Amino acid sequence: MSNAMTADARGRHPEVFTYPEFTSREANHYREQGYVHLGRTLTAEGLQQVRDQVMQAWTAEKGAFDPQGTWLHNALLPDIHHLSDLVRTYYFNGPMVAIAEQLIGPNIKAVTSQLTFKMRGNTMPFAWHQDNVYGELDPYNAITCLTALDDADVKNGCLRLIPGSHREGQADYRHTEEDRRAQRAVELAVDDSRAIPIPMKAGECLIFHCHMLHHSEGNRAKDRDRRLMLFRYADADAVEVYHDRRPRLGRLLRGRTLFPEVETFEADLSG
Ligand SMILES: O=C(O)CCC(=O)C(=O)O
Repeated sequence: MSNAMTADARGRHPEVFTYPEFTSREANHYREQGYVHLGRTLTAEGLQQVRDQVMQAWTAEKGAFDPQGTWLHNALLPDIHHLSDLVRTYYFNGPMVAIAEQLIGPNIKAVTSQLTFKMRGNTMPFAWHQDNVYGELDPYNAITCLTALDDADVKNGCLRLIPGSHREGQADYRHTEEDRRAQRAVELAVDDSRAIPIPMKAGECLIFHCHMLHHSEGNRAKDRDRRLMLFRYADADAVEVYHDRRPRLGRLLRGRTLFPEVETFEADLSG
């Protein structure tokens, strides 16, 4: 799985990706509400290929769902772009990169890729959190992009979020180095009555701000999986506040960076 895909003259891959409009209407919604449901970003063919490739990786790593397994074992597989060439192209060169430029600025790096799965039988919820509490990045304008690989609704544990909560800023919560090492889940106390579910169709993408309060319930649909793929994009000079403000390593996708270690990070990976 190492071949780079060939792009068309506009640098696009229309056979596998769909390029949603992102106008001032969507940008304003993002600014006010902290999220935008982009609609479809994978074609039917793209969705099929992504599912096939990530399931090979997931099954090789995790095997079948294990009710005795830890939350981490059952839910997360990091760096999925190392394990699938199509995911790598989607992450480095897919439709969300131009949107990241609009929302963040001209200098962009790709800072996280992971699968976040709740297979049928996995009734463990994800607690309320902000993605910037797990790993505080400065500047505070990183975005998360969730691509649904299954139809997701309330029954199988779709995302729930609090519109506008990104305007409340970084949550006052200490996720210590030890918590990080032990990979403990962040659990923020929030007013759940302000939350709304965000149902998604497979192949659609949702973008939200790094301060968006969000969580999801367990998968209570006995016959359906709820598979998501998560990417984060940040300013190319974003630093890890919790790590002596060292630069977050991530592949430089657009523009330039002050940090040589970012300039070279994953530069040899085709995408
Ligand atoms: O998979 C989910 O339901 C939640 C994922 C999530 O919130 C995250 O990984 O930040």
